[in-house]
Amino acid sequence: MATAERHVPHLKRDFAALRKDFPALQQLVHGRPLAYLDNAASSQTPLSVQDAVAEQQRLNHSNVHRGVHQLSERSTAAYEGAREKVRRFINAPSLAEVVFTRGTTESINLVAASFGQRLEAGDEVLITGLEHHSNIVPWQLLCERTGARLVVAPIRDDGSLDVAAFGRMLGARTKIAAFAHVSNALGTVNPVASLIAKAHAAGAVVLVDGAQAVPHLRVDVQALDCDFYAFSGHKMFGPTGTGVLYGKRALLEAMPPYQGGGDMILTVSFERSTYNALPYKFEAGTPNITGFVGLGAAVDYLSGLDFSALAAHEHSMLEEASRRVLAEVPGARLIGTAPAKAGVLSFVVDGIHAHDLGTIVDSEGVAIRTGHHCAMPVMERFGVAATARASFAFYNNHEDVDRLIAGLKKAVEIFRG
Ligand code: 7TS
Repeated sequence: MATAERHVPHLKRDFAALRKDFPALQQLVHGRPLAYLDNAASSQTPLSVQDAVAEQQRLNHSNVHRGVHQLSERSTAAYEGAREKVRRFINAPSLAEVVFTRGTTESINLVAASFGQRLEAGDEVLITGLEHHSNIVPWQLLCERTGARLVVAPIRDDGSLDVAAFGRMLGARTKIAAFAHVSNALGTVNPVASLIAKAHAAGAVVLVDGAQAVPHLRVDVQALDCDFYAFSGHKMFGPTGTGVLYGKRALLEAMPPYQGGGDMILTVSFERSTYNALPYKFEAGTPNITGFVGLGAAVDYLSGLDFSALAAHEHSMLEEASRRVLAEVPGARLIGTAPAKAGVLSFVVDGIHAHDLGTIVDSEGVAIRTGHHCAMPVMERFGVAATARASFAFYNNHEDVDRLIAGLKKAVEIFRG
């Protein structure tokens, strides 16, 4: 569960000072200081992550779980050390329940491909109208394979989930309920604890897509009681190509392997193979060792932050940006105004394509994302082809908001004269 923490003195809350830890934020882009507001797509990495990655490459590189030699032992210790850091970060009960993947996308595909094998024609997978494509398409593929049916709980005009409809759509046929903790296209924070409880009451297994939650909220998988929780390293200040699937041990134990290959086996003969213990059963082949060493450093960094201060800081930027886009940018309309939001401001401006807005603010050194944000059904729900999206991290500041607003005003001037 995302918990509001009390102020703990040793946790860092001076976000202006922390900005200096991020080399990418110190540069000029098109001759202007960079205002990086595309954190929902991918966040920047602090120097400590870059150093951990460099040191692993420079001195320690070797394969894991294999050699008895020094470098392999060092790599294994760093890789498995990262797993323990992640376990603590999400409060998973055991290391066996922390599977390393390529990212949220692979984590969800793993569950759909492996757990999904127990689905049959007539079963249902319940998702919501605010999902990223990676929490839609793997379930569609599963439904095509099995004859199960994909059921979609609708969202309201403000971009919040229709929780009552979600409840009504759960039933004896629902085998899996899968939904985002935080929407990437709208910023909506779902009431995940209550959705999980409802889905469990109906007998469904629950996967939470936490890709957009972990950089903003403290996540405790035991308090949430989710069955699976998926997230990506590169959205939480770590390297690309790293991701996590938390799964409850009993479920993971009962699931068949996802991919076959080295490291995931105990014994192999041409007649049959037996599989390794958790979590290795789901980690076939040489993993992204360097990436996970970096992810461990990212978790160290995040674990040192005061998340209640972080949430307040991000909320104040989001609130200011939302208010000023409406007040100062003629023809602007917000897409996604749910009461509970984290990190994301999506909007359209009458008569100006989102891509043009993105290009003009980029020329001012302001990085935002434009397009459908891999959430085409969300765009369809709101009757737009694309939105412009500014997404915040703790290292952003109110000057970034000023720069965004100034860039948008310039775009309006250019287009409207
Ligand atoms: N789920 C959510 C909620 C996401 O926001 C994303 C990526 C994914 C899953 C997939 O994560 P991946 O790391 O496996 O690619 N979202 C975005 C975005 O909003 N802009 O670029 C990527």
